[in-house]
Amino acid sequence: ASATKHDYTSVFSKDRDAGVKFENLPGFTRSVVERDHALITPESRVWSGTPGWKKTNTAHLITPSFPMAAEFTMYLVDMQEGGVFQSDEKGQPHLERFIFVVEGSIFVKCADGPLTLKDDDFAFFPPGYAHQIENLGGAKLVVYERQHFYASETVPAFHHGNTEEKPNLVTPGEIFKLKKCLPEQEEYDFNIHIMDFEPGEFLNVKEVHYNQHGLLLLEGQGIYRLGERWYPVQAGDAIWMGPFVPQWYGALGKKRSRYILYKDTYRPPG
Ligand code: UGY
Ligand code: MN
Repeated sequence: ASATKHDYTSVFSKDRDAGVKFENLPGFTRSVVERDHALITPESRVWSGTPGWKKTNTAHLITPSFPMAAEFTMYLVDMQEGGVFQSDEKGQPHLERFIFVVEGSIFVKCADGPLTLKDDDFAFFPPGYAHQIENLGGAKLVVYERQHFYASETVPAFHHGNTEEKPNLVTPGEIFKLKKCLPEQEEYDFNIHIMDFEPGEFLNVKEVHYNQHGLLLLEGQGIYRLGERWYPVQAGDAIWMGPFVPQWYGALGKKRSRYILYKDTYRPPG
């Protein structure tokens, strides 16, 4: 079967017709913040600036200041004309960063570069690794950051790639398609999954696990179960899942569901 060309245009769309329009109701939002999970929907995004990002609007959707301290940060980046980012290895020597291009393109300067990244491309910058990102035009990104856990003596290496180039992995008992963006090696203390569900497909395991998740729905719609609550979700919605929150997804609608998902790995679960 040939791969379906991705369509991420709903994620940053300002077109209210792109999805269900309840967000036009005064005072209404589908966003919910609970002790062990959160749903952050596009109508409640608040854009501001972030140190290091020039001529760039950012919207932090998940941060360690969450009720049950998330161990990572997930934010959206909307680069303006002339937008540029400069990493700060001295100020944040243990910070590791993963970027995924949703729309537009960027120019990355680093020891393994330079590189041009466009929609569906991603890059991982290990702790202490200098990098600069320039907007080449309409760059819209999702960014994950965390303090590296140093589970092994080896420091993870710079890594980059494209979703379409990553193979679908075997997922025993499951129907969804799974790609992992980062190498499955001990020094990488988190991974970023790309998960695809055709309408009607769902998670078989009603998962409960210690790992945390930061999810951005890139395409499609469905029902996300988090704890005792069942949320209708659509492209552009973001979810934080804390440790041990029961989680389940059922894809509905007419189009494929695709989400990008942070998951911590290779660490003692205690
Ligand atoms: O790998 C995972 O934990 C993933 N299947 N979880 C999820 O999609 N909520
Ligand atoms: Mn999970």
